[in-house]
Amino acid sequence: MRIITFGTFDMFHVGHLNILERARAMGSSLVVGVSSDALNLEKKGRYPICNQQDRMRILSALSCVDEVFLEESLALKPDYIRQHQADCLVMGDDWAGKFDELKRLCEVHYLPRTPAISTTELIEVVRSVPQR
Ligand code: C2G
Repeated sequence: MRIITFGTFDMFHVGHLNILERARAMGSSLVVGVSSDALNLEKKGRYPICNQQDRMRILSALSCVDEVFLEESLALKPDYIRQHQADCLVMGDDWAGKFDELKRLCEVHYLPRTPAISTTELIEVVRSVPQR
């Protein structure tokens, strides 16, 4: 079974690794759509800390990831699923219910997020460290 997932994976952390490893374990291959810098500006109002080339390089280097491509639009998910012949979409449960319409194309599963870690919290922690 071919698994597909999507995300920004900015300031890559253990919550990202956990969901990728769990997604990969559900099938025989894992393809990851990495949100482009422009898509992030559109959906979050800011650019990621790490640019799309670097984020894609980090994901490509992981043993649980078989293939990486750039996700340029949220609306193109059906096309990406078809292009990559994915049988199953896996996302964190912060997206629960949001992609249910794609069940006409493939299985859709939402996995529990890793608690107490996020890119936003990492940025806040780094910002709060006193300057020397
Ligand atoms: N994640 C997780 N646990 C965390 C943080 C993130 O399981 N503590 C998961 C998210 O649920 C998501 C994946 O890691 O499935 C990537 O998270 P983000 O980089 O925050 O992705 P996001 O910006 O939500 O982009 O098309 C959908 C978007 O591209 C998703």
